[in-house]
Parts: sequence; C-alpha cells; structure tokens
Amino acid sequence: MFFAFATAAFRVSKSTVPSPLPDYIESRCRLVDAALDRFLPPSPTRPPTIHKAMRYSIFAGGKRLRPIVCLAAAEACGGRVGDAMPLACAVECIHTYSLIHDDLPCMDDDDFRRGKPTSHKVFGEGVAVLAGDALLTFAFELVARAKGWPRYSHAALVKDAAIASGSLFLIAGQVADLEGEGKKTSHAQLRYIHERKTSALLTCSIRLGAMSANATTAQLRALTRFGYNLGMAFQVIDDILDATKTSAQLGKTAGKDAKAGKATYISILGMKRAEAEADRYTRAAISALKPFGNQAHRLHQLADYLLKRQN
Ligand code: GRG
Repeated sequence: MFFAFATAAFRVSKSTVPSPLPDYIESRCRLVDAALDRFLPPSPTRPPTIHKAMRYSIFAGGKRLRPIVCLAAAEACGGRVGDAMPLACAVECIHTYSLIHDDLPCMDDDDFRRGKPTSHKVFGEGVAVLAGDALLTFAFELVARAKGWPRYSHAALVKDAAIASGSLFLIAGQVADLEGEGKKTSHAQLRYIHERKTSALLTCSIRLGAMSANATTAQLRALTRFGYNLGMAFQVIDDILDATKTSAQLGKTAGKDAKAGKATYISILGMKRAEAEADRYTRAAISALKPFGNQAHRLHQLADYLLKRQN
C-alpha cells in the first residue's frame, strides 16, 4: 500500500521536518479502498470469476498514487473529495488494467505484481485479459457516474480519460516500448515512451480531479504542467529504484527492463544524471503550483515525497 511506503519515507524525514503527510496518505488510501469496494460489483456477482479477478488486482496493494493526486488536485481547486472520488477510482481502474495486461506473457511476462502472483498466474490468461478489459470499461462507467460541472461536461471528462488511455498515449507508449526492445534508444525516444506510458495517466488523474472542482482554465493549465513533470519524475525514480532495489522491496521483479535490453534512464544517462533529472522534473512540477499558494500544499508535499520514495 502507498501508506506503507509513506511510513517508511516518513521515518527518513521525521528528524528534520515532522509531517502529517503519512496520515493524509493513509486516510486517502482508506477512502479510495472503501469507494472501490462500494463501486465494484461484489465477488459473488455472476460470473464470479471475472469479479474475483477484477477485485484481486485492484486490492492487491497498489500505492494508490493516481487516485491520491486526483483527490489532492480537487482540493487544490477548492473541490470536494466526494465529487472527485468516482474519477479517482476510475483512474485506478485504468492503471490496474494496464498493469494486468502489461504482465501477460505476450507483453512483459511477469509473475509478480504488487507483491503477489500476477492475474494470469492466478486466473489464467483468458480471465486476466478479460479482467483488464472489464476494469478499463468500468472506469468509463465511473466517469459517467461522476457529478457534472458547469465548466466540464461528462463528454469532456470521458474524452480526457479516453485520450490518456488510448492509442496516442498509454498504448502508444507501450507500442514504442515493445518495438524498442533490444534496439538502441535515444534519450528523446525514452522520453516519448514515458510521457505516454507513465506521465499521461498521472496528468489525466490530476486533470480529472481539477475538473471535478470546476477548475478555471488557468488552474487546469497549471495542474497539467504539474502532472506532466510529476509523471516524468515518477518514471525516472522508478528506473532508479528498479536498478537499486530488490524484487522483495519493490513487490515486482526488479531489474527486468535492463535484462530485457530495454533502455532505462540509468542505461542512457547513468545514475548521477538520472538523479539530477528526477530532481529537475520535481522542481518543475512544484514550480507549476505557485499560483495555488498554500491551497496546493498537499500536491507540493506529494511531489517532494515521491522524489524520496523507496518502492
Ligand atoms: C498494456 C495498454 C498497456 C499499457 C501498459 C502502464 C504500463 C503500460 C505498463 C506497466 C509497467 C510500467 C513500468 C509502467 C510505467 C508506469 C509505472 C511506473 C507503473 C507502476 O505504477 P505504481 O508504482 O504501481 O504506481 P502500483 O502497483 O503501486 O499502483
């Protein structure tokens, strides 16, 4: 869970800056978990196999980063957690679908995710494909079930989520990743992949949260810049952790990309420059929050926190 890492990171920073952030993260995780439990069809619902599989991956212990930033973006724009919650759960469903499919034998072929056997290892490939499909579809049902707002219609929200998860972004990144395996990759190509695979859905999570608070155009633009940079920082840090932590610490197979001949920020830039890159993206994200002042302090804290994350 995100709050497990939060507590660990808190231990590191406790002596200098006492922070209530771990409590905030923990309470947000609980709210998101409870909402997902309410929204998703119960396991015994026919056909039970698919609902068990959807719930297995959703409740496998993800950090809930996307829903947390979605809710924090809503707060930064003066919105209500309850209004943003269906959207926060929608982005977690899209994210979980992408992980289930990414782990399939025809993609990254991984046995562990979130510290547990992957969906296809437990339910078989057919049900894993369908569980991913069902979560992606369910995400759009949740967007449609969210409240409407004066500035943003349901169509605008659906469009944002569809673009972020479609063939121009999430899937484009995955295609470029698959096609780049074993080939020489430039820094620009790596950036192209991660802008799409990682940053686009994080940005969408933040945008949907802002839209749920009826954000102004200027607020939405600033938070889009925040999301882009936060997503890129998150990915560079992911590569750093992948190269320096064990599978047990990460809850997924460590060092896999490097072994598969895939480019990473470490293979292209080296460790020192990758760390500087993560820092640079984090600073750029934080600077985008300036117009919000203290109202965005949770987003500010989360960006700092992610830079120091250990899993
Ligand atoms: C199969 C359409 C399709 C897309 C797959 C998201 C993705 C594209 C692949 C997953 C593997 C990967 C390295 C993605 C980059 C984004 C990323 C670091 C995901 C892991 O996010 P966390 O750490 O995961 O937030 P948890 O499990 O904590 O939710």
